[in-house]
Amino acid sequence: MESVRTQVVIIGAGPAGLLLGHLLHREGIDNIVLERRSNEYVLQRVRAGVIEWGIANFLEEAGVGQRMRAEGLVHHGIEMRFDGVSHRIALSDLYDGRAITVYGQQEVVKDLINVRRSYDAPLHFDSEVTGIEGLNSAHPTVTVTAPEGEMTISADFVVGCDGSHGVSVESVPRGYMRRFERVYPFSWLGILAEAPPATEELIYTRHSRGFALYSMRSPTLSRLYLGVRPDETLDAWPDERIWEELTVRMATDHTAEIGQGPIIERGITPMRSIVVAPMRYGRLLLAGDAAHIVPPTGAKGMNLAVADVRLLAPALVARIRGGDESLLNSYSDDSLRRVWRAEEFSTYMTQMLHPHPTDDFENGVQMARLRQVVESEPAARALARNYVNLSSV
Ligand code: FAS
Ligand code: PHB
Repeated sequence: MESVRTQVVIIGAGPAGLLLGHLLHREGIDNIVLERRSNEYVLQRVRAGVIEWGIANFLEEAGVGQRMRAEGLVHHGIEMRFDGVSHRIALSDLYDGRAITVYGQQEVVKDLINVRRSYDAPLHFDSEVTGIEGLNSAHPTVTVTAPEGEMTISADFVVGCDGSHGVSVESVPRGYMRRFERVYPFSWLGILAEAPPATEELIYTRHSRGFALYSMRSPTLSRLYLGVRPDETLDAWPDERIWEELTVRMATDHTAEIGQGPIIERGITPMRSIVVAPMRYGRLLLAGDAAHIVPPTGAKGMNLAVADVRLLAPALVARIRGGDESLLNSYSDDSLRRVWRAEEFSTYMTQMLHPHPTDDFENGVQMARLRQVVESEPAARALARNYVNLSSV
């Protein structure tokens, strides 16, 4: 078995792992990124779409935002649609001119992979971490099953950027980390279609038949979602049914028809909230979905992952380069304050926009919240600040 030594081992080549690897490399900290999936799989995985104002600025400062600035769609508002009427939330007017950028997560991942390739730092695909030992020692080790065989890597620190249910959390003694979870009574059926979006801005819809979201990736690519029952499967949703349901739920008295076209990607994602605390055990740190999951209604998942890494990278540099552990010691508490804020906002958006299947009192309360957002400027301003920049305040 091959043995390798580095300063930081990063498990997972999603936005968190790849960005952390890049930030550490820029500071001269040796690191290895390990990804169990193939390069092709990681690049085609369609997920998040909205980048917050502060996060977009950070990606640009980190030197990985050029294509995002060139190709990303800058949006100054979103629409909230219910009772057949559309209400625009003028995000930028409500929040000092700040805007969101619509740019697919797989494009962010592509930019991060390309920059890592440009300086030839270690990035191993098809390489699954199967074990982590010695997290309370000075040099923990990870065991990797890679195409070239088994490998052990010894490091100063291990960072779990391995998403939910990853090996990193499983390596911590049972009972040390708490897992807070909420499961919502619906899932999202998401499609990517080769169809020009029939809207300039995102449309969030609450309809008696369920939730719908109209998003996009480019002037020719639409990204659309339907709230469905949690036990739904894709084979119950042929293309015709998807388009018909989207049309019904998005309809207003003057709606432009939904732009239809070939569906090139589809999937069903469960709606849940998870927080794992603390986000550290000895020489193991957690970042991104490994530590928290939010329902995507608030468009916070990827933004939170980047915000964790923005805090973790300088903490690791200070500790490895100068022995200063203070930032590492405060990393979990500082991150969890932001994570719980994102959980609150994502839950607020999810409950407000998804009719509850059985609880009509809950539905009455949620409709009142929705009407308040479109009738009260302070309520709209609060939503704008959380939607546009929660992860950076
Ligand atoms: P990721 O899950 O992106 O990356 C973790 C990586 O670790 C994966 O590539 C995995 O293969 C790898 N890994 C796991 N175990 C490993 C092991 N043992 N060894 C090596 N590698 C390992 N967010 C939104 O804002 N909007 C959305 O619409 C949205 N849709 C989503 C749909 C789905 C199906 C999922 C799962 C998430 C979605 N999210 C969405 C959230 C998503 O964008 C995450 O927040 C984001 O991917 C977080 O990035 P990472 O923390 O890097 O985790
Ligand atoms: C997306 O474009 O994929 C998207 C946008 C907003 C959300 C979730 C997903 O809240």
